[in-house]
Amino acid sequence: MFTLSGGHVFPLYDAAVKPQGPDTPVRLLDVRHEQTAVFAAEATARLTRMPGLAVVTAGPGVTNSVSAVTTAWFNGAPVVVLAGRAPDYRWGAGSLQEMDHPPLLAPVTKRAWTEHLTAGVAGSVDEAFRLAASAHRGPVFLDISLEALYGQAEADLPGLPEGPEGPEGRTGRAAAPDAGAVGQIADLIRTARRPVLVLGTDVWLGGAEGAARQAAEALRLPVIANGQARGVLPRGHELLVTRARSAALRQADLVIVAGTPLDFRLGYGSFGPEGAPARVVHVADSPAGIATHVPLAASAAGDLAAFFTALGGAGVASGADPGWVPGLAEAVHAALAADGPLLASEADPVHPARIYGELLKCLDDDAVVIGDGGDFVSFAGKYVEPARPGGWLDPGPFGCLGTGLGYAIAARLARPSAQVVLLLGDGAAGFSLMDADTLVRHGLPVVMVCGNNAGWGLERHPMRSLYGYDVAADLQPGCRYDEVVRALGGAGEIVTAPGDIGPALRRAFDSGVPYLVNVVTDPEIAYPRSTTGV
Ligand SMILES: Cc1ncc(C[n+]2csc(CCOP(=O)(O)OP(=O)(O)O)c2C)c(N)n1
Repeated sequence: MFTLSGGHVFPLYDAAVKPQGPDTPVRLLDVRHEQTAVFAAEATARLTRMPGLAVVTAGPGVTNSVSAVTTAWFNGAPVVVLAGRAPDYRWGAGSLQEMDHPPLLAPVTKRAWTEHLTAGVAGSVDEAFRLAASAHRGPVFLDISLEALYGQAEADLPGLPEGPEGPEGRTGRAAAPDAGAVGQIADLIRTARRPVLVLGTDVWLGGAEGAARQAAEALRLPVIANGQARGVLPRGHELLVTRARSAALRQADLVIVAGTPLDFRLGYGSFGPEGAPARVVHVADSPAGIATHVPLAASAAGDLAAFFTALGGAGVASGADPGWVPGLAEAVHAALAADGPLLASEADPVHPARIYGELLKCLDDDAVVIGDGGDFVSFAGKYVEPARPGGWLDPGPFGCLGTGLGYAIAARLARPSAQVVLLLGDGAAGFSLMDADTLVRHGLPVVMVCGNNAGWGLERHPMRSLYGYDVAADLQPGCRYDEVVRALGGAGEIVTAPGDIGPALRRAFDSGVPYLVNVVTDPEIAYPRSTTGV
């Protein structure tokens, strides 16, 4: 239970620490801002593929959590937010923090409602978890009026969901997609000369990573991986062409997108050469997830593992140009070779790419890598190619800064033996760095790396290119974010020379405490970006 205290929710704490009957205690993880609690619940859900739980107090506890709930909504993450609520018996008289929360949360949750009766609490909480975990997953909000939560009543406890834990069970499988739709997609693959498969976060969240890999290999489909699907094909796999994504999507005649929306990250679903648009196939875990803004050659909705198992087993002979996969593989090799000089850059001030050149040497295959920031995190997306799926956490299409410490807290708990690395822009750091205190209080070692370019880089450079100047984009040069973490009881250091980055990172990994490596980077470097998101 990720939480920040308030009298409206004390009974939930009491139940967590003093479980009744067969219940086991629930670990309380108390944080410094409600957004951190909900971001942590969201990251728990995204890493464990089980629902994450946040408990917030009435009024400001709820309003503070809205950006994080919205992030979970955009990411299809199964999160349950339980909130306190002013008492019904005084409703309208102006008691402390009296506010009707569900209308505020309704647009960004699968359901938002109030439980008014003590006897109804168990059933409502159970309903919230079931709903959050069923495809298409997402956040669910339930507030409980004060007298209902503090009251006593006899109630039947609903039975536990059936099936094993994890993606096969409690996250709620959708029905298998229609066999005719799968057959239609198989036919499109059979006749395509330059097919591409794009895999997104729901492939991981739906437990479809193994089936997706097998299908890609059986059909010899080049793969571009997004979000938490990064790593479904490990780095170095001959079919993994994420680093040649522009060339692949520009030349493709068939693009199959599974488990992610056809949004700005994918050119709104418009692919292929000028004048010869690619046929587009969209596959989602529920019918509502299928794009309606793009003409589709085919679509399939339902369980993604079942989809890929059916597709991989369909015995489709690839009709692709013999040179298609090798050509893309060559483009990938060329891109990787071109990275070399920047990853080893001796530039002073430090080029942000050099940080990744050093970090890549330290990362284990099961590392969880979290990005919270602008340009600094875009560099990470380019250079960090995961070896396994599910270990990459970016904020997703809502693009909310401030996810960092919440995601890191959750990652440390969900993957106790793995490295957890949090990449923070100096701007992003300001949103959640106080929760380094939470890492310290709960004994959660995380390596934080701040790309400190003295400003909001991803706003500074676009504003300059639009207006010729920039305002409201500067932060303190060389600001000691490492000292902030030290003051809170962790450790850290500042680095200004490229040759000092590697040793500092190794000290951080070896320290066993929350540790922030504050790397002062060149404010003039902009990430070379081709999309604006609008
Ligand atoms: C909550 C929130 N506020 C504002 C933005 C707009 N925004 C996007 S990127 C960015 C700059 C991020 O700066 P920093 O974290 O320092 O990373 P840098 O781009 O400098 O590497 C801003 C302000 C946002 N995405 N989210």
